[in-house]
Amino acid sequence: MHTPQDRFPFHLRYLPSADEPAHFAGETPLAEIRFGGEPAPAVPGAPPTACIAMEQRGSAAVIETWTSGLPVHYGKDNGIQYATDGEFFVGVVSSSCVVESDDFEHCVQKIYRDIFALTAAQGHPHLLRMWNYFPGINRQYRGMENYQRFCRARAQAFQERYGHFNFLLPSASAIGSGPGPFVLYFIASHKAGVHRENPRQVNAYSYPPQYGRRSPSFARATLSQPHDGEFLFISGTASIVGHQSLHPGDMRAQMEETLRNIEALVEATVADEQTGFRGLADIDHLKVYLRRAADVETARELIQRTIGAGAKAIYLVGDICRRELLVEVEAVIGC
Ligand code: 3EB
Repeated sequence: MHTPQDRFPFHLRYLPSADEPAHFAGETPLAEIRFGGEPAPAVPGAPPTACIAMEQRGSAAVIETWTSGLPVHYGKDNGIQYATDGEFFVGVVSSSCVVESDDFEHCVQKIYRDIFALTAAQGHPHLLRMWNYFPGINRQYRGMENYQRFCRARAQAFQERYGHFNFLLPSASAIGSGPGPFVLYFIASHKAGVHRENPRQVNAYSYPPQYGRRSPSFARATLSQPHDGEFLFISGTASIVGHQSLHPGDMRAQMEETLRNIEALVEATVADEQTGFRGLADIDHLKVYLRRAADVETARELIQRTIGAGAKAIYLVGDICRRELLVEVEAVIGC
């Protein structure tokens, strides 16, 4: 039998941000992601960091901290701050590219191409999980919504990399922040993950064109199984069944539909793969994105009832990429 200490030492910690981060004994940070507040000054030899312009609600502010129990090496290349413990490779990009400018799509493509080149050169070519945050996601620029411009640029970059092999796409989130930089962070590895889809949902990369000229390039979840460990990265998940948004204007119903989607995704993964986790109750960490700050108590109540009080959750005020959606939930099992 494994005790938790025997498991692969890769952790996600939600650490209080009031003081100096209270680092865990025996663990080294791979990345520190702050939400709201002031960006931390760049310090040489410090872990990759970014600050996302998004308010935290419902608890004292925390720093999303990815850590390793193994020796960690830090570096920087082409604006990508990175850290690796040999098993996982974590990168953070905080870019000044302006969403509402003609350069935005080129900027997104360049960031993705640079990530592909760096992760390949470093021996961690397999992308497992990506997070994208940028301001004005639902606004229009020259007749096209910024989220659709982002999707077009990302799809172009992934197509250059993988051709039409969409099953290679990693899990992801893409959320609208307040005014601030374009922030992208990611986890890659030398070992490929297993990308999973949701039986209740059309694969995002196969959405029909009514949602945008190029479909969103992501998998619903990615299972990573390093030696003596297993991690399930669950993408941003919303009240979408098939390819349609359900329950416009009804926060409670959207949250229930979202949790049913996550449940179906985890259950399909458990049925098809060799996993130690069994279901929703095994979720360790969540991030809940709320279009309206006032919905935090509804979200918290349904998460506690469905997943249990043990799961740690961050509630963030941000814009979901479809205007009619009020909530999106991402999760991690195993960290
Ligand atoms: C959806 O299911 C909701 O564009 O990377 C969720 C997760 C969503 C990731 C992305 C979008 C993305 O289509 C939106």
